[in-house]
Amino acid sequence: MGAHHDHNHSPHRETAAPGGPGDRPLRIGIGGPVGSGKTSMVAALCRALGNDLSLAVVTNDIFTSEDAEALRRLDVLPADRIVAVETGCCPHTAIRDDISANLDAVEALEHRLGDVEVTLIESGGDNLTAIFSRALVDRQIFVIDTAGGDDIPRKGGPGIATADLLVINKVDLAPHVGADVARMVSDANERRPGQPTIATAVTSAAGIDAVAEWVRLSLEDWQADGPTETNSSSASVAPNALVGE
Ligand SMILES: Nc1nc2c(ncn2[C@@H]2O[C@H](COP(=O)(O)OP(=O)(O)O)[C@@H](O)[C@H]2O)c(=O)[nH]1
Ligand SMILES: [Mg+2]
Repeated sequence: MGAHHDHNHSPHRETAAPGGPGDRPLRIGIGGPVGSGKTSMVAALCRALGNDLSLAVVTNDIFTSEDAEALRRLDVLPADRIVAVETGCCPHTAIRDDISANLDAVEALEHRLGDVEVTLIESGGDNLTAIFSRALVDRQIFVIDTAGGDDIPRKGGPGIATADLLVINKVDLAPHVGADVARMVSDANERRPGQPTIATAVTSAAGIDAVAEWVRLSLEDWQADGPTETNSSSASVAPNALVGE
C-alpha cells in the first residue's frame, strides 16, 4: 500500500477512495496544526450546511474523544451523527498511513445513518506535513492559524501545497500578532496555482459562507463527475471582505 508521497505532484493522482460518486457520500478531510481551528470549522460548517445537507462527522483524537464531545455539546448535529476515533498514535499516521480505524468508522457511520451526503473527517492535527490519504478522503481542507506566523503559506509543505482548499483562519488576530493577511493569501496563491484559498475568522463566522459554498460545489462536482476533478470556481476571497465588523 502506498504511503509514498512525492510532495510536488498533483493531489489528484493518488488512488481514489473505494466506491465512487453515487455509491457513497463525499468524504472531506479537515487537517492542519493543533489549535488552528479545525473543530471550530467543523462546527461552523455543520451550522451552515446542516439544514440543507445530511452530514456526518468523524473526529480523531489521540487518547480521548474530546473533539466529538465538544461538537455534541455545541449541538451542531444530532449526537448520533458524530463519532470519535481514538487513534492512540501520531495523528498523521491514522489519516495517512494506517487509515483502517478511520475507514471502518466512516463506513460504519455512513451505513448506520443511511442518508449521508457529506462526511467531515477532522484530523487530530499535528503539523504542516499532516495530510490525508486519498484512500480515506475525496477532498481535503487544510486550516492554518494566522497567529502561527504570516510566513507559513510561503514555507509551503504538503498540507498547504496539496490541499483542495486552504483556509487561513483567525484573521481577526492579525492586528494583534503583526500578521499581513493579504501577503499570506498571495503567498498561498503562488504555492497553490489554480487552487482556492479562503481567509476566515471562524469565531465571528467571517468567511464561513465561502467555505460552505466550496463544500456545496464540491458535492455537486462529486455527484456529477466523480472524484477526479476539483471545482475551480471557488475564488480566492479578498481577506478584507471577510474580517467581521
Ligand atoms: N480568535 C479566534 N479564535 C479562534 C478562531 N477559530 C478558532 N479559534 C479558537 O482557537 C482555539 C482552538 O480551536 P479548535 O477549533 O479547537 O482548533 P483545532 O485544534 O484545530 O480543532 C479555540 O479556543 C477556538 O475558540 C478564530 O477564527 N479566531
Ligand atoms: Mg480539534
